[in-house]
Amino acid sequence: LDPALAAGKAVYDMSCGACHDAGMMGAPKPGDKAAWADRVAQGLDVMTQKSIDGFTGAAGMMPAKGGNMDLTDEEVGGAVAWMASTVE
Ligand code: HEB
Repeated sequence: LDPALAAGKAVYDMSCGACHDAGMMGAPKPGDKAAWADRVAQGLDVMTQKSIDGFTGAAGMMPAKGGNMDLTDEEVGGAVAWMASTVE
């Protein structure tokens, strides 16, 4: 795994997996191509900004930075990049 993606996965495991691993409350699971297709189509920058700010979509509520406000924007971006890499 590319080192940047590995760092993103570490952030994911710590702060995102609690919801996204199990698809809790509509959270798209890593590797679920159907759940990610329209999301990835927005582009990484849009997905990252929405993950930093938080948003409510058709599936449910994504909290700002997954509720971990200690994460930097770059760390959130790395986690999003790893998630997107699972459906490439
Ligand atoms: Fe989340 C969604 C990321 C955490 C829940 N997310 C999402 C997305 C992304 C993410 C990228 C997609 C977006 C779009 O579509 O644009 N997350 C993430 C990250 C993290 C997280 C990176 C760590 C920081 N989440 C989380 C948590 C939770 C969640 C913790 C729970 C609480 N999400 C979610 C949901 C969703 C999401 C529910 C879906 C929403 C809608 O509706 O769409």
